[in-house]
Amino acid sequence: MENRRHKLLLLPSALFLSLLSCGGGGGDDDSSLLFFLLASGNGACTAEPLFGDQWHLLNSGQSGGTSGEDAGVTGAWDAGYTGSGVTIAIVDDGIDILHEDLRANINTSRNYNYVESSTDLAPHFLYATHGTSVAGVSAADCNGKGVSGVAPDATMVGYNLLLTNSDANNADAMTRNGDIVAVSNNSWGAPDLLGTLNDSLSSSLWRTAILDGINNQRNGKGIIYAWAAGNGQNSTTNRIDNSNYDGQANFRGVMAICAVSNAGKQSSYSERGANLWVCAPSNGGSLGITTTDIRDNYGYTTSDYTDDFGGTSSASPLVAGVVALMLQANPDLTWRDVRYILARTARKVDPTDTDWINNDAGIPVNHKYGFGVVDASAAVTMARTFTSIGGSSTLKSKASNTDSPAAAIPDNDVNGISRTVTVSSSGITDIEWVDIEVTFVHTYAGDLNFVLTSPDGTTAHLSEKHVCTDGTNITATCPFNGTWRFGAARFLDETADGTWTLKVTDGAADDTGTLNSWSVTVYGR
Ligand SMILES: [Ca+2]
Ligand SMILES: [Ca+2]
Ligand SMILES: [Ca+2]
Repeated sequence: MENRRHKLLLLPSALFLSLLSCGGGGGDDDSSLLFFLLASGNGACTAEPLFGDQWHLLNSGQSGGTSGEDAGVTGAWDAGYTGSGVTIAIVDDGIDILHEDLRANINTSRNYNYVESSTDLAPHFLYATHGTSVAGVSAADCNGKGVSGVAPDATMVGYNLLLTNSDANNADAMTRNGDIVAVSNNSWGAPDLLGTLNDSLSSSLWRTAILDGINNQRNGKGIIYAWAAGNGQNSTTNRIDNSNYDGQANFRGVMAICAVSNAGKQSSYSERGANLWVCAPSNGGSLGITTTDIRDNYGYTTSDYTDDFGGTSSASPLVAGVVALMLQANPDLTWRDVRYILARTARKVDPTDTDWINNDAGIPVNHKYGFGVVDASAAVTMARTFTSIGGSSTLKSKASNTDSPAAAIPDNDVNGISRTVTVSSSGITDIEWVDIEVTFVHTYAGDLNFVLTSPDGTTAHLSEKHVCTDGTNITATCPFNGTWRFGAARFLDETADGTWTLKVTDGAADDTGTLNSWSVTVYGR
């Protein structure tokens, strides 16, 4: 799954989410001048020269796609929302800040170059292959040239964090410019396609920074973090990764963003997960994503645009752009408000898929799609008149008792073991998130299925039997010995108090293990 991007950048590939494809040419010719429009926003952006290729913004069935399988962006533009006044941090490998379709939207005094400890990203533009395409999805300019971003009047700041990851830098990038940054896009994470529970990047420093971001930044209303869910599912039938095996994508302060194709189906690489929030259109069908590329011969193409960007790396900045539209519509929204609105306005994609359920609060949810595909038009409509559910200061949380069975998990046995814990006197009638901490030992953790059932009877598949790999081949061992925190979004608006049940089964012979202890912590109002 590795591609040439990694070699070009001379980076540890482990720090990147793989894109399933890149390259391909976009149009960038002088004819774009004919379309130059002074107007910004509203319907004018549909006149951008390459808009017709941007099916993720408006899918009319281009190249065999399914009409309507888009993010509902033009409806939000028509209502007057283009991201004006909202700043998005593009936490990536940098941005080509002189690109014709990006430069007007970049606050150059607030960029950050982690290699040189400066605000100057320009000398490193040729390394910004990935970030330049990500930035264009969120907020390419509506200027009569090239493409449009979801939020063409938003402001961006770029950080080249991925050129020099460290725990300290990873944490710093989460709250940098916290006085102006409203939305933080993160199309990166732990390595894909290994099948292991991986918290190599979700250090306590990073988690503390995310909590600072939601609790204190943006004048206390909280930064909204969009996070790529991961590209490591492998295929819809032979799974490897699940988004819940990544300690960043499953953290309660971020929204894990999955990907759907232009046919309105799960992109085969897009990881499942009980932690998924919403999906957004990306590649995986008959078309990739058309966005900005580093100028000239640098980047994925020899032009200034690409028509073949993708992965959850592209889905996440699409949602970040939608959040910018929402915050223009209602700047008072807290981070909790934004998440809630996105969940409640998401579109039920692939509606005949058998994984869809209505949870006990009547909210549709799916392990492939979270709450569905982001719908910008519906989101800004709800945002405009939304009564806040509160920020961090009013978020309640309550932990269950800890159950410590120290019990062997029956090998290759569908019955496994079922255990319960109790949450009581939480005062939480509307769940917003659930953490599940499980302490266990196993010689091949890929054998295990963990299924959590809420007091209201909704199930969440936290871990699913799968193989582990060394990046190429299936490995003989896949040990785990410690505590893993899973996250679950699926219980949104259900009641916290009552009995929570964890069923643990081992689905393959020989390797064995022990469930030592577990508990849940519920967050909500
Ligand atoms: Ca443009
Ligand atoms: Ca190029
Ligand atoms: Ca086994």
